[in-house]
Amino acid sequence: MSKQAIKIAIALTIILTIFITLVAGGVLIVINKLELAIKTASPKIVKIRGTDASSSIGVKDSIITWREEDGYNVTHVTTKTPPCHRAIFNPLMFIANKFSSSVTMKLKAVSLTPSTTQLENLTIVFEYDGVKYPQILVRDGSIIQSEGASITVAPQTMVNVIVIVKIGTVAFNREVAVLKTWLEWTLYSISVKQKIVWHIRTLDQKVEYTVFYDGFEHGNSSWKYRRNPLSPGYIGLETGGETIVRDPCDIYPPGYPCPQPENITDRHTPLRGFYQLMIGYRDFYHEPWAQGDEYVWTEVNIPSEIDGVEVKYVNVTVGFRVESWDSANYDWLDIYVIKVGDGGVYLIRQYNPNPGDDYSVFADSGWMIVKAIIIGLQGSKMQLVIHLRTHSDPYYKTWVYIDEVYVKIEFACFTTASLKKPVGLIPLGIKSFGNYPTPPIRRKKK
Ligand SMILES: [Ca+2]
Ligand SMILES: [Ca+2]
Repeated sequence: MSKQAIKIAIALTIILTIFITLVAGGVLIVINKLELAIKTASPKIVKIRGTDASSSIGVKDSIITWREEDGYNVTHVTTKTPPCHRAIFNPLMFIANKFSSSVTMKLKAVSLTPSTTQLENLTIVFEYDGVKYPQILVRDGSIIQSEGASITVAPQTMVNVIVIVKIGTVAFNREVAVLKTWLEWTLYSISVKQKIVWHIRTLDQKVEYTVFYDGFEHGNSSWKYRRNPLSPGYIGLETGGETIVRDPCDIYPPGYPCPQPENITDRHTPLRGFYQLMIGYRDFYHEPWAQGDEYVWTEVNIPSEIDGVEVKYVNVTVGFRVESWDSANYDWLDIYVIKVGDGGVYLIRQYNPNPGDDYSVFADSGWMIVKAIIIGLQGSKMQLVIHLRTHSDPYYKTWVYIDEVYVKIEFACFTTASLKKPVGLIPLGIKSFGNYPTPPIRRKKK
């Protein structure tokens, strides 16, 4: 063969090799017919969307696509999870061996960009025949395990691809990092690489999941109550409307200031809908002589995770309205949450629209909404307690309306804004209902 002919033959070989490589999606040099057959066969290692690739309530999602890039059939996997929450996809994807022979396979990391510490955890695990084989581990932006053990996959069986993601404090709808990997599989000693690119993103937007809601439109069966046994106040549902409420001066002893005014018109429109909860002494002539503790509470089970995403922040929201001729040192409202068997947290404490000792002039708080983001409740039972305390004399009526009660799981970060700062559970000193200090002796106002 002439030198020219050799050059042409070499050139043809190179062109053919490049061509076959492009067609096969592999990278090794083709050396025989069997290898050519394996690499140019219609895909026999197939990626299929997993049974846990998304959440029905939207707390996580993933997208799997394929496209041709530089001659390679590249799989792109996008995960979407809430920031500040650990999320598990189990499995996100199946890798099926459609050959009629066993194939060995493993995943190998190539690069992570950017190597941001906001990617606190990315774990890719192959599960086959009930055994888990961790493939790639990323912690705080560093690849600490770049490949897994090779596993042998029998013909016509599938590998479960389990993915765990934890993102730090990142805004919604952002790409946090991209991990490029090779899926390396071998059949008859012939190895092929398939590129899989993992796009780690935050959810498109904040997701809330309501575990409890009551607007009192359909009865109040989920609520329990305990009235002051000595002289119970009113606890029950109330519709909207107008009520003339009287607190006449002629029952007051000398020295006690008269209620101002003695009659008021209470326009008791619910915060929403037609019904609300009412607690207290609006329609009673007197308040009780004995100090009164009226309790209404409900219990809510808080899951530890929802669709594989951890539960961290519980948003408890309560609409309330207090009307009173009395003041905060004598008649007051508490709203608090107890983790059963543990501590609790106040949403509002010792509230009356008249502060301190400023009783006798009627005040109406109007509808107010109190909200707390509470940590530490996951996997437990919580009680939401509403407590109206009245002083041990019959003077200066107080009553309370409650509406639009929510317990929601928040899939977002709560770290900076002070209003949103999560409130931890602290001991309330409440061992049982009614264990309150004696209120002060009413001082006669000048
Ligand atoms: Ca309502
Ligand atoms: Ca009172």
